[in-house]
Amino acid sequence: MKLITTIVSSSDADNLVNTLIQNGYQVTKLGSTGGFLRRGNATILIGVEDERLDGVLSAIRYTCHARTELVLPPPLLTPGAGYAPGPIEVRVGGAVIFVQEVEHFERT
Ligand code: 2BA
Repeated sequence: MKLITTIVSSSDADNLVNTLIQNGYQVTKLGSTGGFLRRGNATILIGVEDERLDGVLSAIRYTCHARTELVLPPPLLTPGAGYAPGPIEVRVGGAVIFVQEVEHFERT
């Protein structure tokens, strides 16, 4: 069994959850915040049997598309207090996906 943890933009999260549910997957959506941009995003947990992993990855790739956006750098990366050198281009949207082996699963 695998545990998939995926971090997606808030705007794609409901669409992804709906797609997964419609295809019979069990899903938990958590509200989260990106450490770099400090924007709200969503962390979605999906536990699946190994043979269904590819179906989940396909659904994530299909619903979450990356794009670039110009943003002001967060204060921590700005040289000098309060000084902003100007916007930088970052990847937003898309999905960051972690797949882990599940040692034990139990529903009591
Ligand atoms: P954030 O940390 O807010 O990062 C948002 C986007 O900003 C990142 O997109 C990346 O394109 C850019 N970025 C992040 N750190 C940067 C830096 N030091 N310099 C320049 N650009 C930077 P993604 O890579 O797609 O990540 C989207 C969100 O996924 C992240 O939001 C974070 O919440 C999570 N994430 C990404 N990698 C992670 C990891 N290794 N562990 C835990 N969470 C991760």
